[in-house]
Amino acid sequence: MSSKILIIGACGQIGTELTTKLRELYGVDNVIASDINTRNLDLVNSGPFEIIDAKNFNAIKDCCKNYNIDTVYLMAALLSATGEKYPMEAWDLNMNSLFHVLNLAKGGALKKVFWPSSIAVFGPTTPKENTPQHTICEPTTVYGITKQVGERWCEYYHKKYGVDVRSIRYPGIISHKAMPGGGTTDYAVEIYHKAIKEGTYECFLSEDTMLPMMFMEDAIKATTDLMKAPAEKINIRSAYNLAAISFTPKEVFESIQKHIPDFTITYKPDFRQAIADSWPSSIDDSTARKDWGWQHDFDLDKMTQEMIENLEKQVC
Ligand code: AKB
Repeated sequence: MSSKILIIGACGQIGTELTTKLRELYGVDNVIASDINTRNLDLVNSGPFEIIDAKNFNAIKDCCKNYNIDTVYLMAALLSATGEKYPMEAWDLNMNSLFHVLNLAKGGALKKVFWPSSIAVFGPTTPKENTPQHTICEPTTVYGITKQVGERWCEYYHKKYGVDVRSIRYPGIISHKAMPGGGTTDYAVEIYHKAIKEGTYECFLSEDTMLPMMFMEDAIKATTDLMKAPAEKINIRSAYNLAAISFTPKEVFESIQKHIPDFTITYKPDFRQAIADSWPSSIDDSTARKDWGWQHDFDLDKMTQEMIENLEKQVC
């Protein structure tokens, strides 16, 4: 019998493309998309869709029961920049949604759970370069705290109750479909949109801020590969380090300039600079590569080519 999947937070940046990929892999009717509202009409109209507030345990439970769901991808979250503005809301959403899903799985209602962690679990005391899988994690953002605590709970539910929960520490994700919202790495998406539409961009991080990043296609491949991997290959039940490329605003600007020579940039760091400065500049993901064969396909210039080609089509 094929798996029945629920995606919570399906209209977000990653959720949108994850839904499309999972529907390709498992069939449209086997993948139920849900979000708190219908902000992404293409997604809402492309297959089964339910309105679900991720903070509402009964709404998740009823949906799982009605559709015979066995696998949940919990993508709803408040990200780093928004989390600093609304700390209690970030704690409430990021933690309670996770408990709802873990508790459903603990009770036997679900076979498998995916929950995204982030490079935000790291902090200023973490080794900045080639950050190891197991290292000091003293996050200084609310978002980072929720992800770090969430990781501990995932491992706890796995060890104590046998819940098959899997997770990745996503870096900044760059994509041309749904926009990201409320993150510190969002500049790396905005810069492409502004380059195409306005020919100029004011960056909220300084030119030499190096952060770990990844093209969406790689992020989706990592997510589906991790979920497909046999359980005995998954040795990390907190969250896997995952890496692809690291670059600075200046480097992505220069990569775009190869296609749009007149493109200009200015730098005006705001409160997000302090968040970025607390995060690693590169990640050691050798454990993910060894355990379940992770490898990335996109480097900076290949990603820039894809971004520009696709965004130009959207503008025409
Ligand atoms: C953010 O910038 O908050 C996110 C993340 C790195 O988890 N993109």
